Amino acid sequence: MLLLCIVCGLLALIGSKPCDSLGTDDSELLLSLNKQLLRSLEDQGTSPNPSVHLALRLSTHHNLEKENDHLNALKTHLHKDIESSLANRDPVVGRLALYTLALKASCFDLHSLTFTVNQMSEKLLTHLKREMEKEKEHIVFSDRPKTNYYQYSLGMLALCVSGVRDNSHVTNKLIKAVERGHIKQGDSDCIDTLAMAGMALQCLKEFDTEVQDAALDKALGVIKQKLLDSQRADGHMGNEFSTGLAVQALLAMGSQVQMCDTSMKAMRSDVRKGTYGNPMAMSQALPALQHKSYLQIKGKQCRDEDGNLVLEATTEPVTVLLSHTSVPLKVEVVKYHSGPDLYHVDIPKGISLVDALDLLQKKNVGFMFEKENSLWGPFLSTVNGERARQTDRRYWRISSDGNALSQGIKDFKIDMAQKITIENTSY
Ligand code: B12
Repeated sequence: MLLLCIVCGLLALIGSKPCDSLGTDDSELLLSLNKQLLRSLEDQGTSPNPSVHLALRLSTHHNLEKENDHLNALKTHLHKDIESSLANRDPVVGRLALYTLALKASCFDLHSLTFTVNQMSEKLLTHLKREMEKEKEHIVFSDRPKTNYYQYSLGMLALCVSGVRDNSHVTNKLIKAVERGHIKQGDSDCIDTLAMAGMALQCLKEFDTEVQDAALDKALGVIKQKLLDSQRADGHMGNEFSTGLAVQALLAMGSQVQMCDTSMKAMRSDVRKGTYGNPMAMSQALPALQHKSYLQIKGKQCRDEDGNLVLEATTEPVTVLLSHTSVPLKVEVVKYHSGPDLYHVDIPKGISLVDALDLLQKKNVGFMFEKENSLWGPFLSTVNGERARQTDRRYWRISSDGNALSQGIKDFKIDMAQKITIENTSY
């Protein structure tokens, strides 16, 4: 009997292919995703992106020249951008945190960087710490941060991997939010945010191993369970775009890679299908696919890096031919205090929602919209003259035939007749 058990055990071990033993095809696939991410730096239309930088720096393969150029672009453009947000008192903690993580991932001396606001020069980490204090005060008075718990967690993570200890009140606010189930998007748990909170809290746990903190351990346990429970039958945790962060968090919390095997498979299939076309999506998935997490930035040495990531010369730019097939599209706008307005427009099959909205606007039928740039691309901010303001906790929620979109207006392509609803919603 014992022998039988041992044989069965061995067979099971051989049979269950651990996901860190990537086959050649998988390695090629990840290399192609890595190259796509590197190529996204060449897109002249976009600003330097700290999340992309982070993923490139965490990767196993590098193009040190391009990464260095990108670091310099971040230090000029993003730096100025954050400086003016600080001067205008705009919410900035998420971008400040991502910038810190990107610099740290390049082993840049964080103490040498300052922001000058109202003629006062202060170190980057001093600003980040102060912004976190302000966020914490906002939680005290309004029960939520000025930005959101995703950015709050990013801020905690950035300070932690930079070796700065948070004020314990800042940490406790996140622990309490997890405990009370406040990490939500609408009525459901927000997996992206839980994952980011998990990485931030795990970093703190490893900061001082002498100190035992039962509340911290409990919060980590809750997060881990929620991430595991969020797994769908197809392997994704949450949706396609939160799975990368969820896997990163589970790995950071010490889960064996095998535990994430089905999620890894789902993500590899997404890479094959081209789901991660947006550089932000690639940047959150690639570290997970390479079995890494943002926590690894902490110990990053930047020595002996493999610089074999070479981009092949590009062929002629692909000219996208517009389809002759036309698709009827209905667009419904639901403003804050008024009933729905319905519009109709015929569009070429396969164009993006933003291009479709542009066509509708040009028909001069009363539909108008404005967008704002973000790291994920254009964010729909104003429709028919009404602005859904994040300061009022409102946004234009977009759905197709009643189902919330999982992509933004630039990435969502329209292949068939449908009704797009754009509704001013609170969150
Ligand atoms: C919080 C959040 C929101 C909040 C942001 C406001 C706030 N202050 O909290 C609200 C509720 C408004 C929101 C809305 C939407 N979101 Co959202 N959001 C997030 C989340 C959890 C964190 C974003 C963040 O703070 N990043 C950190 C800062 C530093 O980066 P940032 O770029 O400066 O952040 C701003 C933008 O990202 C913008 N934003 C937020 N969501 C989206 C989505 C898109 C497509 C764009 C272009 C911009 C954008 O708001 C952020 C705060 O100002 C991410 C999760 C993730 N994995 O990134 C999802 C995420 C980015 N959102 C997503 C989606 C799909 C949407 C919606 C399209 C949902 C819908 N059906 O309407 C809408 C956007 C519609 C529009 N008007 O254009 C997806 C995007 C996936 C993709 N492939 O494009 C993500 C990845 C979640 C997911 N796993 O599905 N979101």
